[in-house]
Amino acid sequence: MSDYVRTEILAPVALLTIENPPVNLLSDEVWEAIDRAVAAAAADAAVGAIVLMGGGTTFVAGADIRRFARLATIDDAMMRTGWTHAMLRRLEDTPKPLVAAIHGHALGGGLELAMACHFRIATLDARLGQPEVGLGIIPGAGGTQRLPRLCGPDVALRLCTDGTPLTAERAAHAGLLDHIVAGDLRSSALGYARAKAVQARTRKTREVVLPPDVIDAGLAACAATRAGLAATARGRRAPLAAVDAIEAGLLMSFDDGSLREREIFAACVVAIESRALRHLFFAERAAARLPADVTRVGAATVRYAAVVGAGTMGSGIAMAYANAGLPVVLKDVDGAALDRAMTAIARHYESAVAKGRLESYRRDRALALITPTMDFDEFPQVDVVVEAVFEDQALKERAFAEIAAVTREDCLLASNTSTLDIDALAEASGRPAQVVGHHFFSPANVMTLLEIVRGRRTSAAVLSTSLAIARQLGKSAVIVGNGFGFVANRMLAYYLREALLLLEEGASVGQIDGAMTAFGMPVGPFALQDIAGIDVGARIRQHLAAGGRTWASGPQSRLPDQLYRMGRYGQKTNAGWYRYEPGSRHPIADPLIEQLADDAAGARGLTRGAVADDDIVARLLTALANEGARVLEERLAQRAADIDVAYCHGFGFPRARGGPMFHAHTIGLDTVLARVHDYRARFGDYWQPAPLLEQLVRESRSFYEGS
Ligand code: 3H9
Repeated sequence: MSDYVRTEILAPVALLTIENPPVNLLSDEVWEAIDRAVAAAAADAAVGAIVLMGGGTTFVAGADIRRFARLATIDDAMMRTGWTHAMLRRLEDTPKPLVAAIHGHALGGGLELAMACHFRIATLDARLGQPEVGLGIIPGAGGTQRLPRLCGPDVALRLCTDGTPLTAERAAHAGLLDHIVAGDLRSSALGYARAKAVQARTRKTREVVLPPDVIDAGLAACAATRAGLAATARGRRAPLAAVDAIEAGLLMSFDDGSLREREIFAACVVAIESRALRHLFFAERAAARLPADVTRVGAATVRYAAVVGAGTMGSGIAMAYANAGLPVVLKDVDGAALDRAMTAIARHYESAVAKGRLESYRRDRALALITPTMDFDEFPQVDVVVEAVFEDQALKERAFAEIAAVTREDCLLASNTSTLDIDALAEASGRPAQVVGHHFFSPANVMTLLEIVRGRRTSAAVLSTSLAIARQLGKSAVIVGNGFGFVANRMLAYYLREALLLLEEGASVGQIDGAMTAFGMPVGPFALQDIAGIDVGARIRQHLAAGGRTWASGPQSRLPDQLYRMGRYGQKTNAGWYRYEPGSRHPIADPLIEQLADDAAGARGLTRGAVADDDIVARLLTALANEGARVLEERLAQRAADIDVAYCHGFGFPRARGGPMFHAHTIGLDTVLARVHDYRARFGDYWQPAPLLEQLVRESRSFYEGS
């Protein structure tokens, strides 16, 4: 008996239960406890077989990645994995049959532990996988060596490079499981182990010898996977590292392959990619919790939703609800707009089915869940309303008053506004405690960020329910303050300002976009505007100008408004910063833009010249980090990590770089500050260091202390 493993002798079976709630992570202490408990059971004359299972809701979710912060050097990581490999070898050498009985999850080190056991059984709802790639590492406890031996190189490659776990059925089919349990796992495992005790036969995965033809096919699969990843990895190293380790296992003995796995794991775990992805793992979970100053209160159950406004955003939000299996009414005053929305929604699902991304039954189910309507008849029944009408304060205030009049007192009233004042909408509803911002990102059914805008009077229950809705919809939630542009768009404005100024200084639209996609962004700043709509930005600027304000401080390029006046709205008009052939989204460089940029530069007294790609990336990222620091000062974001989550999920900032604030942290805040000073000297006083950035550098502190 130890703190982490509970032993029950139910002769002839020893039942060992791992107890490290909530997900039975493998810290050093837990590995050691398993090692000791198995050895003790093996030495017990009354025991003929041993069962290893997880206590609570899961088998083992993997290594405790908090501990990876201690692996500062490659040597540390080599030592650590050497210890784990030796321990798993000891388990595998146990002279009595050792059965892993799996329910919930067997992930990462959890699956590696199970593969070192002699037999594996699982409940039907169990999930088995090697998700390490999502943390920037490869399996480091023999996974890349034992998996191919158990289920062949193809499945091993898929599990280790993609990270998505297998269902129990698929795992059994792949050879990873020996048996699927229909009823109670504990009693089934005891029965299974009793039979194994009678047979007294063990089986070591590491001794499986793959036939030469399987090895040859495996090597070809490694090459093919590598080629495929070249197009999709977006600069991430871990998926390719996993291929290297599996390939080594096919070419070498188990021991040599294992050593290679450890070397590759060690190189990955100390690299920025893994630090960044581990940072996001915890950042996403922290962002999804209620703020410290909010009373803990349970979330209301949301079963039925309504969306008001059937434009692009409204339709996308309705799809997000339907995709999560929730019925939703889509309301608009304009019947033709509703028809157009439903046609576009149907076309979207149709194309997903045609591309093999969606099963047709899911399309049918989603479509059946969206009900178009021009009246409020269903509104007394709904639990949440998301208002997505045209971005106009007076119109939205009227909508809120109307919605409040036809919904239940406890109905959550959300606005999808991206720029307007949530508090004003809250007052207009007459039920301010029920009002909150649910700022989706376009396309709302695809982008995984939900900014939850906390108004002055938003209740704790509404925030709690909003977080639950985000979970239901599969979105990453970030609670933000009610300031113009909230967090993600506020920072985007500064990023776009610099992109426009770089264009006027001499970089081309294609060069700027290319530099940012090479950095890892899914699209560059100009392609992004063409997708979002140049008209959208122009209308926001008009609205701000009416109040004597600008979106981002500093020089304002005249170019976007010029394009707007020319009717070049982006992809929707086949022309924006790029040209598009009708029906195509492929951007084509347009010489007209260069001409306009020359004229704009001339008007500002600039001569356009060459700009280096590195300077483009540094300028745009410095703008983001500096503005991010202001967002923190103004408490629009609670933590720097929330900004990282918002940017990765809202604009596809490369996860392997951890988000704009984490990136600034990794290159050094002193470097970022020095850049701001340099830009100020070169480009003008509009470059002002955020006071928080100056303070942190002065005090040698980081964005992440105390978060
Ligand atoms: C690995 O195994 C490497 C090996 O090859 C060995 C090399 C030597 N570490 O997600 P939840 C925390 S790498 C640290 O909310 P759910 C989590 O932060 C690992 N902490 O629950 C949360 O804490 P808090 C490979 C972890 O039910 C609490 O546990 N494994 C870890 O929604 C509950 O988690 C993975 O990548 C961790 N590994 O989902 C699996 N995992 O309450 C990662 C969880 O303070 N984990 N925590 O916020 C998961 O995917 C989900 O946690 C799981 C449960 C699906 C299991």
